[in-house]
Amino acid sequence: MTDLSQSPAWVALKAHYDEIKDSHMRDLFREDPERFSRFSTSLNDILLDFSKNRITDTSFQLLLDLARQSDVEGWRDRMFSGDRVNCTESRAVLHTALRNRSNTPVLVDGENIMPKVNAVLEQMRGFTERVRSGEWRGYNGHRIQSIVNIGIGGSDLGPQVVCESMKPYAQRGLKAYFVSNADATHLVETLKQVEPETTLFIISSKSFTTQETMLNARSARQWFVDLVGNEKAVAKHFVAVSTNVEAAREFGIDPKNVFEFWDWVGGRYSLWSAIGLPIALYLGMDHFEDLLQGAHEMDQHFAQAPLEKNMPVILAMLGIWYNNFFDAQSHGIMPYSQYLQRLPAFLQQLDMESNGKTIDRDGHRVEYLTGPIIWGESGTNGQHAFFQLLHQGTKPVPSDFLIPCLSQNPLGLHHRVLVSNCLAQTRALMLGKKYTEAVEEMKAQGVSDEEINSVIAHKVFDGNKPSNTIMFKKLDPRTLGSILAMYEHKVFVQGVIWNINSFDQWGVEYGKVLAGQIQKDLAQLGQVDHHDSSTNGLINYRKHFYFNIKDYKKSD
Ligand code: G6Q
Repeated sequence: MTDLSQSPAWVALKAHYDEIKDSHMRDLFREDPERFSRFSTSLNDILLDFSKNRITDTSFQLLLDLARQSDVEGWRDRMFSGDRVNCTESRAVLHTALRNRSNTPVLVDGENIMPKVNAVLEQMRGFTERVRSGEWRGYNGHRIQSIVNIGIGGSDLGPQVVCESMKPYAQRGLKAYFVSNADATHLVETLKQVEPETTLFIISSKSFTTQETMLNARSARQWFVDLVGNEKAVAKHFVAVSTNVEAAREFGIDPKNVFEFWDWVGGRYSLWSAIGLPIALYLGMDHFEDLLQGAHEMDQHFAQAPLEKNMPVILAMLGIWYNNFFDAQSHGIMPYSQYLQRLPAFLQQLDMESNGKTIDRDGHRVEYLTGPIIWGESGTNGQHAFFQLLHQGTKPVPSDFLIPCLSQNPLGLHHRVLVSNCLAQTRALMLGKKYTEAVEEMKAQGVSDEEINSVIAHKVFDGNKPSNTIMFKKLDPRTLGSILAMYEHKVFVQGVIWNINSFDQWGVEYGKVLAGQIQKDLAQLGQVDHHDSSTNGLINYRKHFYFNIKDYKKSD
């Protein structure tokens, strides 16, 4: 592929950027009363208002031209139909098949994979119904009351964000815990909250070799066996989810209780597979299928809606606009919903692991910025912390604000206050406050001219800060499924524009082997001197306390 930044659509966008970079959204709104209707789109009861962005009709059309130039539609169709779009691992990318509720055939190497997908869903239904009804009992006849998922990265964040977000749909008396960190504290503090006879551990690992997960799994197993004094009881309390069924079996999991998925499901795209087992246990299989349904509806929207109405495409192209033309380094995710508090962490992995790449599909170093830094926090908390920088800082942070119209907890005025804060923030970010407005406001408060003169510069807000608002009726499983799938496809579209492979993660794989040598060094008595001096010094400092070695700066 030729250099993206020299391509016709890019060059046209750059020229257009130079023309409109100084225009203010305040004026764009004033000049066009229809701006909201023109720059908003919806799917079911999810509304995307993207009118508070630094775009005109021309900007929008030029961004869509870029999407067409990059053949977003062709790549999308190739992904959906099972082509090996993950080129560095030579794999198909078919998380969409996991939620293909229409059950139309999806072929991988000529084989329709839908029967396999449906068989695992059936297995999950059977198992979760037995556990939730109390038919499945622990080794000494107690019902399962706690689920502990042991996994990390993609085998943790997806099920975690869904379980946290869907608490109102959880079965009473059933608790879900997630253990991921190699720091034993995570496991130990979790185990303090559960009893072995009422706990079901799910060992979730695509590879079943990830160090942290295997470490936590072995320690959890040891804790369990030590307390119940019976190895055989493990079968009633440990199940596994993996593509590596053999390794799970070797770990001692009953083969009947190993839930399979496949290499065409990426870790961070796997919550729709058997990796969703904690979700199905916690919420019930019907709710899990509602989640799949919502995601499937977004898949269909992505596949069929014209680009100018297509939510993932619009979000992606606006992201490109700010990332590559306004030099925005980061993108904020601000859910005005306590239930969505883990959404920023989930999207951080989805986006940064997928598009944190420097080499394009053809093996060349890119000459433009790729994936942004994703961060955020639930509102209104963020307002009392970092929003200051959004309003008056020097760095542009385009952000998504997500808010339900109806609360799961309609208590007094809470939700009205929440919604008004969300809308007030995006409005203030867009409008800003002019010098004259700030002066008027202070005068009305009886502030003296002298004082006004001394602080007025600090009371002015430039505004023109872009945001998207994603407003939906209520946070239910179907809506959540659609929202998560919307972001998956947004990330995919951006990867297509940047001509990178969004589905590998060599940096993560590198991290998995890096610690090996240092782990060996830490286990040996005596000082280490074969790394760089910083790494040697830090290893030796730890040894100073661990082995009581006196002078950690002196080599042996
Ligand atoms: C996700 C990444 C990564 C992965 C974890 C856990 O896309 O590949 O986050 O999910 O490293 O891997 P396992 O599931 O193989 O344990």
